[in-house]
Amino acid sequence: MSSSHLMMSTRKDGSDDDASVLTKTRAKTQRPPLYKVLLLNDDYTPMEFVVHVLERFFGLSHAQAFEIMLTVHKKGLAVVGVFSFEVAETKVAQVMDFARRHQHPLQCTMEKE
Ligand code: TYC
Repeated sequence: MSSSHLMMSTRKDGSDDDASVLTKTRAKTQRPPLYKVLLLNDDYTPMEFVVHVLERFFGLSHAQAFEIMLTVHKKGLAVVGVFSFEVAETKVAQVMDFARRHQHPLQCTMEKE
């Protein structure tokens, strides 16, 4: 048995003759996409109903809820929260169902951030 069989390298000092530059591959960390939940203004849904929706389904304080309701009323819409797809979808469905049951035309939608 001679030569380089069963040896890691072919030189006494441990080096070998591969002159290539090693390229490190590192997988980029994947973050799940986030979705904005938007509340839209209309002329008929009572302000207090919107405030209640924001407290009930988005865990906002009365003051925070009133502030966002006023932003929607004045600007036409506002982002009420940013969530994973599943959570955003659930919040939209809860708001739309609650508004429908109370016969208010309140609209809630989601869009990818
Ligand atoms: N514009 C409604 C009103 O004057 C109040 C309102 C606010 C409705 C926010 C919807 O998402 C809304 N009664």
